[in-house]
Amino acid sequence: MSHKAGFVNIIGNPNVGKSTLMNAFVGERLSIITSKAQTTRHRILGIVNGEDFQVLFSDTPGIIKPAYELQNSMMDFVKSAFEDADVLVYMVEVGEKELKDEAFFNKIIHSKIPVLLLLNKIDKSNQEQLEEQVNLWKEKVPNAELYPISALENFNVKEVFDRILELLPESPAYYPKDALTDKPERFFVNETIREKILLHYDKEIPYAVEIETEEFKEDDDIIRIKALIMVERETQKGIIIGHKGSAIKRVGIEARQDLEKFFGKQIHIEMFVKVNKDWRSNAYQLRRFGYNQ
Ligand code: GDP
Ligand code: K
Ligand code: MG
Repeated sequence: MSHKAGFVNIIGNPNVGKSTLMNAFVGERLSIITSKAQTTRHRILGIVNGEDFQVLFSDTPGIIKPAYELQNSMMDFVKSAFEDADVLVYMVEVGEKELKDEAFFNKIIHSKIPVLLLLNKIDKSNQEQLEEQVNLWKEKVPNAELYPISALENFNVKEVFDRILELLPESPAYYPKDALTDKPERFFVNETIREKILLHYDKEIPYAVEIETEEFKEDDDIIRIKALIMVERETQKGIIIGHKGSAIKRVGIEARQDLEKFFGKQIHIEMFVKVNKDWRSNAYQLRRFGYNQ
């Protein structure tokens, strides 16, 4: 029996719906989703297995102009996604006009590998607007096959998936057939906590935060987690904790609920807040947190 496998890498501007799409393909909440830019900091692999195929989706950070070392690493993840792709998925959203990075855009329009251009969030547009957008993007990226979709409402996602299967090369599987991702369990704990921080804290706080799960002890029916919330300054520590600990308590409760669903077990979670001065600009700290490649 012939077998297909390959890398399908999803790239685009911040907030267009890349993580929502990957989760829709995989059927699991692997990537965290919020309405804030820079929610996704890593390249996250989501694997879809079938009897005669294995699709390796990569969700990547939105393309931005790096302002500090962490963002440089984030853009390195995007660069790597251009290098090993068998199919490129370039996602834009309705109403979006310009790509923010010319170099990346040139790579897309001169790509030698197949490009699927997904015009996302069509649930937010009317027919006239949609037609205008389709024409605009066909002109901008003539080498791409264009699909209007709604990742959120799962509209046209199946059609895109079927097309991807057609485009994939013949290849044996890269990962075991029961694998869902390449990331360890602790990664998903870190990300779930970070999602709650993105949701509940304003301005600079979420961007100054990194999570490190120090302990992940799995028993038959319970997982015990100890997680460290790192901030850059003492004032941020106070904000994270909140009045009498109320703010951090809410993060803990919501993270626990999500993690119980994700792992299918009872979760016990303890969190600590620590100042790690200017970790975002510190190459050594970034390596420690998995941002080098
Ligand atoms: P990313 O930054 O490209 O990974 O985008 P996310 O997947 O994090 O989504 C950013 C925001 O857009 C979130 O609030 C999503 O719920 C929302 N979103 C994603 N896809 C759609 C869609 O098809 N329609 C609508 N209306 N919203 C969407
Ligand atoms: K986002
Ligand atoms: Mg994302």
